[in-house]
Amino acid sequence: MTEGPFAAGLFPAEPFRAARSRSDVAPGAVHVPGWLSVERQRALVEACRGWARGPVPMRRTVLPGGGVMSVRTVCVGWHWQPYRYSRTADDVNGARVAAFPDWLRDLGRAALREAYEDDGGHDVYAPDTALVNFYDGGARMGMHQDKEERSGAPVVSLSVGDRCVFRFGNPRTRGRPYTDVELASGDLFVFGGPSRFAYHGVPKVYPGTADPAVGMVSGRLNVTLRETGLAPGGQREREWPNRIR
Ligand code: MD3
Ligand code: FE
Repeated sequence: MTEGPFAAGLFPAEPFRAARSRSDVAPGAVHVPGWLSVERQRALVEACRGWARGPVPMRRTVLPGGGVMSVRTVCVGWHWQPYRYSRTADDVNGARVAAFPDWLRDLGRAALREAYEDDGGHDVYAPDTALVNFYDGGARMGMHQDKEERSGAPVVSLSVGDRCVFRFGNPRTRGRPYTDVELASGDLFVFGGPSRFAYHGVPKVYPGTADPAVGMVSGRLNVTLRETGLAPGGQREREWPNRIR
């Protein structure tokens, strides 16, 4: 029988982890822990499994210098390769990438409403590409900026599976100052306004920390939604309205 100060409910199961609540990490950068329900996480994992099979299989991106990323990636809507977007995956198998589904755009709009506590004005958000990254226990992502998009619209990031350390830096240099944030399964992170072009990376993943209920055997999935700013034919499409972050 558990009694005294250790009675069930008086203390969280992991007493040394600070309570995870919504935080503004920097102007325009909002972390919303546990935003996705377990059911939605499972559905996202299933969708990612489908995209990972094809038409363009999930693979490790090869960098121009010959290096290979440790993260495995598959793209939806537009294909990203260093350092441009195209409709076909010319560095993989030449196939056209999977279409960007309406439900994913709606999820991105709901994410902006949540993060920016908005009344619906963010329904102009029109993400047209998703990058799906899979991290096994040894995968990392070095500090980088995402600059291929010709739109200042926010990036929406959804995490499922193992926890990780996400390093959020500044728009000027790869190094300090930066803030380390733990991202866990179901977390939402939105990067808009002055945070959109900040350096960021994933220096560590903690293997075996996922809730088995989300349907992943191991590892971490991250899905980012973006506006490329490219029209269907590849021309610049439109500016992100300045009134919105
Ligand atoms: C801040 N992915 O795909 S998500 C990436 O966890 C990428 O897989 C990481 O960096 C991951 O490019 C980090 C958070 C994230 C994604 C895109 C951003 C933060 C961002 C773009 C601009 C600013
Ligand atoms: Fe990035």
